[in-house]
Formats: sequence, C-alpha cells, structure tokens
Amino acid sequence: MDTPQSPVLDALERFHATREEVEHFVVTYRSAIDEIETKVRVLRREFTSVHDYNPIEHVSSRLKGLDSLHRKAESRGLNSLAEIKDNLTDIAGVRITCSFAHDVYRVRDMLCSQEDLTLVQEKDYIREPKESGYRSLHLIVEVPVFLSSRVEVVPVEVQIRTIAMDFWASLEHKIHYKLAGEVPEDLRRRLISAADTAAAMDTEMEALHHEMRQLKEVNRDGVDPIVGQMLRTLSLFERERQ
Ligand code: 0O2
Repeated sequence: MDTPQSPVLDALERFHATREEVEHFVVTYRSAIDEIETKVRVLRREFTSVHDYNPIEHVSSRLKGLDSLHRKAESRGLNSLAEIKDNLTDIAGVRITCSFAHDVYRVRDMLCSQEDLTLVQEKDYIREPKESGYRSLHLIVEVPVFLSSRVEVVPVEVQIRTIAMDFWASLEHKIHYKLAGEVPEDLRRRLISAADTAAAMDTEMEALHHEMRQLKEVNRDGVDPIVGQMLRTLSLFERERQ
C-alpha cells in the first residue's frame, strides 16, 4: 500500500502520468542499464581470460532520481513522461572507470562496434576538458530493450574515464554539493590545477605500464632472472587487482 510520500505516487502527480506509465518508464530505463552493464561485463571477462589484461577497473550505474528528473524537466519546460523521454538522454547512466586513457577509447570502440548499439552523440572532455578541469568521455548510445509486447530503443549516457579522472570528478562534485555551487575562486583554481596534475599522472602511469609490457615481451626471449622475477610479481599483482 502506497503512503502519500511514496516516490511512485509522487511521480504520478508531478508527471501527470498513470501508475502503470511510471512503472513502465522505470522498468524500461533500468533494463537499458542492465543491457549496457551486461555488455561491459562480457568485454571484461573476455579481456581478462583471452588477453590476460583487464582495461576496466570499475562499473557503476544510476537511474536519475525522480526529484532530479523533475527539476531538469521543469527547467526545460517538459510536462509529461512522453516529453521527458523524447528530450532527455541522461535518465539512464553507466560509468566505466578504466586504468588508462588509452583504455577509455578502446572500451568506447569495443562497445560502439556492437551491432545492436547505436552511438548518437560523443563529447570528448578528455581531449577538450571543461573549464572546471573536468575530464571524461561521454557517449549517448541507444540500446534496444525487449519488452513483453514490443521493443523500445532507449538512450543511455555512458561516461568513460580513468581512475584519476574519476577521483577528481567525485571530489569536485562533493565540493560543489557541500558549498551549494558557491566555490571560492582560490578553490576553483586549485581544482583546475589538481585536474592537470591528475592528467599528468595518467600520462606517466600509462608510459610506465607500456614500458613494463615491453619488458615482459623481452623477458619471453630471456632476460636477467631478477628482472624476470620482478615482472612475474608485477603481473601477479595485476591479476590480483582484476
Ligand atoms: P549526474 O547525477 O552526475 O548525472 P546536460 O546533461 O544536458 O544537463 P551537459 O553539460 O550538456 O548537460 O552534459 P554533459 O556535459 O554531458 O555532462 C553531464 C554530466 O557529466 C553531469 O551529470 C556530471 O555527471 C558530469 N559532469 C559534467 N561536467 C562536470 C564537472 O565539471 N564536474 C563534475 N564532477 N562532473 C561533471 P549531472 O546531470 O550533473 O548529474
């Protein structure tokens, strides 16, 4: 039994929708997230077993909360669930955290080459960071969701970034939230500088990783046993992490 505060009842009023429509809306977008998460899980498993390397560190997802959805709909003058569906593409979101920047594009390519998935928009905030310092690759992809009586093509926002970019974005988001958007100039500048430092670290870590893999190749043809032991330990460590 719903109480007057129940999110579903609340949504019925806000979006002038029937209960069935709201439930259908939530199920459809949640299923679109499941579809993308399954694709990422399959890629991750295949990579780990076939290529002996896992480019994906972490995957998370979120369905935009009804409050936040309502605020965004109001600010865009959208008055019904149908208008929201037609105009908002970030209702379903999946975030993929990769080890290195190179992996971000690799994962993008692997996902977008799948036949049932259509890339409708790409914003590359890694090559062109936002003024805030924010870096991430944003994709809007459309994925079919097979329901009992029809197939719905649903947009999902996929954010792909490195661990360092993700760390920065979470902290920056927290600061904005805590200060209700009123971030002092000095703090803003330090955040931009921290974003540059994180980007420099990404570049250096990627270079180190590349060199380590090259050494590993050489090791196959016979190298100093101590170096060989180090490489085996590194590779064990890498596997543990996966
Ligand atoms: P949530 O809950 O994280 O999803 P729009 O999406 O149309 O309103 P825009 O600017 O065209 O606006 O979209 P864009 O650039 O693709 O970015 C939207 C999302 O990217 C945001 O979602 C954040 O998740 C993330 N993002 C963008 N810029 C920044 C930034 O400067 N700092 C941080 N930490 N994250 C950012 P939402 O809607 O804010 O919320």
